[in-house]
Amino acid sequence: RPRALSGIQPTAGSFHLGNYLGAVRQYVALQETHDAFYMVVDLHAITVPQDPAELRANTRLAAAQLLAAGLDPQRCTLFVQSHVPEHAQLAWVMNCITGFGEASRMTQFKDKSAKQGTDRATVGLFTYPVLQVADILLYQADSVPVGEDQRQHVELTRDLAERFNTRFGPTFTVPAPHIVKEVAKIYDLQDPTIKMSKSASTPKGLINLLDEPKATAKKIRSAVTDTGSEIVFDTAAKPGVSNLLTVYSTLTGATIAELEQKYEGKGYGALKTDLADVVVDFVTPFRARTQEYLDDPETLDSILAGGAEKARTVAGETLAQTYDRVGFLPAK
Ligand code: AQP
Repeated sequence: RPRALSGIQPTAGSFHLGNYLGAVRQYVALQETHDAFYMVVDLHAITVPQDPAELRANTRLAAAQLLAAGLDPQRCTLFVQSHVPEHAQLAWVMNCITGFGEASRMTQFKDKSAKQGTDRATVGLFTYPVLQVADILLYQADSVPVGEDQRQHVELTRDLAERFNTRFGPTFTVPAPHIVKEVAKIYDLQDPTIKMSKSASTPKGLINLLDEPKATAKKIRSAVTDTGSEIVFDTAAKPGVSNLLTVYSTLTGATIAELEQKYEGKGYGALKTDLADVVVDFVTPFRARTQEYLDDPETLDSILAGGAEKARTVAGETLAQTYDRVGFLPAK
């Protein structure tokens, strides 16, 4: 079986609809076809300041949401990044073959550091794409399910894997991004020209899966739509309506063409009212399942412990081989 690897940050508490449709849904699908490794990336989370108690709680919360979304510990390996020390260890080696200019070109760093101010942005934030490279290469992943915003980091991973393999001999699988075009970028409900994001969205534009369903329904019903009244998928002329159709189609399985037909001659209001119901029907059981996992922290922790053990076996082997290739003297 080919390998898949991905990670999600435990920073915001609730996952948002963009995280779910762009990434987590693909995690669930790939566990059927791949030897899949998924992790809660707490090492990435501390690239910006975190409250320690909140980080710990949010790490469990992220794992509970991944399980609630459909990850099955019998069919994939689910773990917490900091439980596998090889991530930080391989990241150091990768840092040492990454150009400073190359790292400086990462657009996520440029955006995030611009927002924080260069003095406040950390070196950790700067090298976080390289940690991500290590995350992927440790598992010899073939496929990396992510949203569009992560494409550049997977490209960096490919470049560094090839560079290392050329310099030291074949060591790493060169991975490919697994980006599902239709849902690669879910947009803010109030500003459909920017991606839905925990840091950039306005509260009204962001659908958090764990929010009160009534509040969520209200946000959908007050989503910004476009001029005119026709319900057609046209991302250039009608970005708001197109975003709603994408969400609707993905959550129900109806095709965009079917939805266009269903809403022919009806107004935006009808579409939004129905979509609000669709989203509520999705988040209601999702919230309940998440809560069930949270109510049983022993089971949750033992799933994560089992995952870390499996992950360490694979990661340890890759790290040992990498250290050998680089020329580190083995410890006796
Ligand atoms: N709007 C989105 N559409 C599609 N996919 C998205 N992802 C995030 N936003 C969208 C994908 O979700 C996965 C997990 O992302 P993360 O843990 O790195 O979270 P993030 O990127 O920090 O989420 P945000 O909300 O985008 O955070 P900020 O605002 O801090 O940048 C990834 O695969 C990501 O592509």
